[in-house]
Order: sequence, then structure tokens, then C-alpha cells
Amino acid sequence: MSAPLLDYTKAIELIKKASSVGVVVHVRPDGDCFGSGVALCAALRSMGKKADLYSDDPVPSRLAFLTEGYLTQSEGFGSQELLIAVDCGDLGRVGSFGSVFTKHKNTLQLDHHLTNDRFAKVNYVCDYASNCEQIYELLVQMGLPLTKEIALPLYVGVISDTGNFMNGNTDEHSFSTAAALRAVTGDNSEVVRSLFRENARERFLLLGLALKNARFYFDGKLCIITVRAEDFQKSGASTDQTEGFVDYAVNVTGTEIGICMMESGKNTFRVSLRSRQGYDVSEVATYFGGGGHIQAAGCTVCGFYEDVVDRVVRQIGFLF
Ligand SMILES: [Mn+2]
Repeated sequence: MSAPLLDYTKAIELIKKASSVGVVVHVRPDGDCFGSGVALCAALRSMGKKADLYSDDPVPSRLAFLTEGYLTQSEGFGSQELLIAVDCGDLGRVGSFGSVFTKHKNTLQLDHHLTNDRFAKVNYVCDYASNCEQIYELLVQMGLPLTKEIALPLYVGVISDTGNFMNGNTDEHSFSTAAALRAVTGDNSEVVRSLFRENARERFLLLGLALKNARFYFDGKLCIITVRAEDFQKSGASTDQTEGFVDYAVNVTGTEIGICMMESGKNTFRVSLRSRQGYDVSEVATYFGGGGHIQAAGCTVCGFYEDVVDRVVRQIGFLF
């Protein structure tokens, strides 16, 4: 079960007092931080406040439809009466805005990472699957009318962090929030499709090359796919377009562990590992100097391709 409803009195007080607010998302931004930030800005603007969104990293193109009209250039951050960080588990996640954030006298953060180090003056940390579930609760407690401009970004946040309700963190709270949001957005299946099904052509072609190189070990319990340097040239894709490839490897029938190896430089391979329940791939990532979670981890291994494969396969073998 989810945590009980938080009491947002302190946050609401801060927000009501401020006539201008700067909202900052985390580095390598995703649908949940942008959903949180955009919904918050839209809500604040509906209250007649000046609200702007800040991101240290560029917006991934598939999320640009959300941030349009909200995202500002980095200048001006800190000039507002209140700063809010959303979906940032620690100060480092705020990126280059961190030093301005810590120096400001009115700071609030709304986050859902239990490891949060409470770097703001007022901190709200919940354990919901997505941060947007908490933003939704805050806005409901503020008594704000839920418009489409607010509900759609929040919905995007819920589906981003729950993997469209497929990740293990999905719970009743995610569904009940999504249901309330869906009642406002109406049919949003096109947004869901574009986020979870659509591929840029270059990425689509790159995936084909990666899958063609699939190898199986240990009676098919391990599947390794590889993206070689020349594959980027052949497909026209960039190195940041391999996100999610490893999921194809771990989801082959009979596979317990999936690996995607990406040649990120000369004799250098970025290794992403995923496992099904019961297999701890973070052990293997840690062995090679990387880290991560039990079922999702990563590391960088240097060497000739076949040697790197041999070494990784040998370490995985200890898990079976
Ligand atoms: Mn999040």
C-alpha cells in the first residue's frame, strides 16, 4: 500500500505567498520530472503567478510537446520569490542550478525518492511510483480546478515512471491517480503511443542491427545484443538512442538476463544489464566498476569485443 496522504500545508503556504516561482527538474530529464514541473507551472500560472521551468539538460525531442511555453533559458533562475525542485533525489540532480538553489531563502522540493537528502528548506518526499502522483495530491489539496493543461503532463509522469503501468512499482495509487487524470484529459492514447511505441527512423534501423547480432548463452538464459560503432554510421542514429534496447534482450522467452553492449569508444563498451526476478545483475556491474539496482544495472568494460563478451559471460555464469 502507498503512504497516507501527505499534509501539504507548509508547501501551500509557501506557494500562496510567492508571486513568482522558478521550478527546476533533474539532469537527464524524463517524463516524470517534466510532467511534475509543467503541471506545477500551469497550476501556478492559473493562480495568476509568474512561473517558469528550468532544465540543465536539453529536452528529449519526444517530450518537447510538454515543455513548450514553460521552459525558459537558464538566465534568471533564482530571481523568483520561491524555488521548487521536482523529482530530484539529491542536490546533484538539480545540476548547475544547485548552488543558486541552496543560497535562496525560500526553497521547496517535491520528490519521490526515499533516499532523498532533503536539500531544500521545506521537503516533501513520498514513496509513490511517480512524482506526478504527489503533485496531483498537492494540487487537489490546494483546491485548484484540474484542467487539461495540468492533467496531461501529470498523466505523462505517471506512465513514464511506471513504464505505462508495467513496472513493479505500479500500485493502486498509480492507477487511481491515472483514472482521475484520464477523466480530465479524455482520450490520450495518441500521446501514450508516441511515448511507448514510436521510434525515430534512425533508432528503428539501429535496433534492427542490434537484434541481428543477438547471441544466446546458458541454454538461452542469457541474451546479449550489441551495438557496434559502425552501426551508428549505418543507421544514422546517435548514442543516446539505444535507451530501452536491453529490454528486448531480457524479454526473450526463456531469458533470465539481458545485456545490451554499446561500443562507446575504441575498445570501450557500455554494458547495460537487466534481469528478471531472482537474479542480481548489480553484482556483475559492481564487479566491473559500475553499479545500479538488482534488476537494472550498468558498467563500462574496456577491451577487444570478443574478450569483453567472454569476461561478461563468465561473470554472469556465476549467477546461474
Ligand atoms: Mn520520477
